[in-house]
Amino acid sequence: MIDLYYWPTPNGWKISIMLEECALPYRLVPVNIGAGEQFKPEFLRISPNNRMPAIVDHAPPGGGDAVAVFESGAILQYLAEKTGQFMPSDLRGKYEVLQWVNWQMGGLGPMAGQATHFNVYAPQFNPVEKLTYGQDRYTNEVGRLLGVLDKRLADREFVAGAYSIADMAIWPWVLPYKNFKQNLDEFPNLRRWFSDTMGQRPAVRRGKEAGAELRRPQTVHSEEERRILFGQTAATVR
Ligand SMILES: N[C@@H](CCC(=O)N[C@@H](CS)C(=O)NCC(=O)O)C(=O)O
Repeated sequence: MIDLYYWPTPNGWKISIMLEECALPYRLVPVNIGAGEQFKPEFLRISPNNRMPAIVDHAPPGGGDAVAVFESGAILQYLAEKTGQFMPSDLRGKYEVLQWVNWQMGGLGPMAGQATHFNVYAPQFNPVEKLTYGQDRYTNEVGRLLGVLDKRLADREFVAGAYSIADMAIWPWVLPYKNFKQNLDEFPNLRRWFSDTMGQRPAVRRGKEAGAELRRPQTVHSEEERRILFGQTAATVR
């Protein structure tokens, strides 16, 4: 059994989708990030960066003690290696997949996260003139990244060879495209992959629905949630 420490957000969906695709039994352990549950000592022992998702695999390959993994890219790779699915084992195929997983982890995810912050959350508590540089900077960068993806998908069905953890890492971060002010009609190859190739997969749909009941549809945070999510400094983690 795998415990998935989880909240229904793009980084969480990557893992629920992978677990659904692999048909691995898992138990959702909610980590309500708006309520500060990511700072509970028992969670920090598994995920010292106070971020979800994280997993604990109670039946790791080769046996022995349970294995805990944080960072969604590392979790996807762990599950791919555990199951022998969705990542080739040959050198070239494996690194074709891993470079796109890392493209998502270091590029699309952080940039889309900041674009969402500046376009959706920050305007609720900052004067608009303080925001335009950040809005333009991150919105343009997400646009550039989606352009790269669109070009990549011009002559292939999936991002890296066969269906893989690269597709599962990227799809949840295209899903909130309206938050980062993008129009998918400008990216026809990406739209095809997003809506048809990926969007119609039953396991992708199930993964996206995992724990949906935990979270109210929300773009406005309370003052307390804002303090917890947007007020973190070095002092928070000392
Ligand atoms: N690079 C991390 C990012 C994870 C992340 O940012 N998770 C957010 C939710 S999507 C979180 O746990 N936020 C809690 C917080 O900001 O304290 C990963 O891919 O796992």
